[in-house]
Amino acid sequence: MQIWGNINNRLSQKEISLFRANGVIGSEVIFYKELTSTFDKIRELTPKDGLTVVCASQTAGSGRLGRSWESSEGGIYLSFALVNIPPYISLPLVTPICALGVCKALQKYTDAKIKWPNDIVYRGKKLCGILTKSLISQKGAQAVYVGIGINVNNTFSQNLPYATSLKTVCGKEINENALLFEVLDSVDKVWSRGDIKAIMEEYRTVCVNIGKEVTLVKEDKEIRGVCTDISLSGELLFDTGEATLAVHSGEVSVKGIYSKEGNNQDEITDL
Ligand code: BT5
Repeated sequence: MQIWGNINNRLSQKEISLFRANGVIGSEVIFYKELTSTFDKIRELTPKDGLTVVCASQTAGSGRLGRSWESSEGGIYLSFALVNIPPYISLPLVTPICALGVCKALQKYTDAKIKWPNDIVYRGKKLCGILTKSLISQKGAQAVYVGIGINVNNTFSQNLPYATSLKTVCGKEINENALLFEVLDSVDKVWSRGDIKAIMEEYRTVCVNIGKEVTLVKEDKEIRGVCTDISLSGELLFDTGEATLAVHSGEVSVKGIYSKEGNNQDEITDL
């Protein structure tokens, strides 16, 4: 960590080559100045555990349900591959585990929290989005790819009412290389902890949904209620007043957390 104090702020090949992974995630890190999307690039490569593609900007960054992820220079955009997923990690847990890892890294800078299942937020604004895809690579191998977009020193060209950056919340420029290393280390630590109960207990302590009124949107139907908890398998537990429902993130959208209600298209989650 100490050597990272003197490195340049902007993502660069030279700085990134200093990174040494402690475990699986980031076992090999490949840097590009610009890509269409880190998902497009990583799919061209032979998948191996922890292989990570990072870039300084994306021209076609993707969010969920075909939405776009604004990816101008100053942010961190990465995807890593998971090939040998331990049997105790079911696929719906991959995103929450990674979200906890990213959240813990961002907490070194600010009071970051998780909006179930995949957003890292600061006071009702989105600092980071995570998207997990299960894909067959272009070389034919099956892998799970986790994509992480973090708003660091970047600004937004569109009107994104829920977006904020670390630079804005910290009031100063952030070293992108050091943050990248911290994120990879932190995700790896949570990933390799092996105790799902402990991981999900910690996830609950930073999850902003619990105890809040939320509206679930499934297809065209809206159901109002209170999020009572997040289950050990990563489902949102939801009390409608008549029943408690357990919902997977892929089934529903969640409204009621971001600070500017109304433009709720941006809150849909789909994994
Ligand atoms: C996500 O989607 O939050 C997942 C974003 C994942 C991005 C990473 S970057 C590296 C990797 N490569 C990729 O191509 N993607 C992944 P979703 O929950 O659907 O949120 C998307 C919505 O957030 C958009 O419809 C916008 O309204 C809003 N948005 C777009 N860019 C944003 C940004 N930079 N910061 C905050 N909000 C943004």
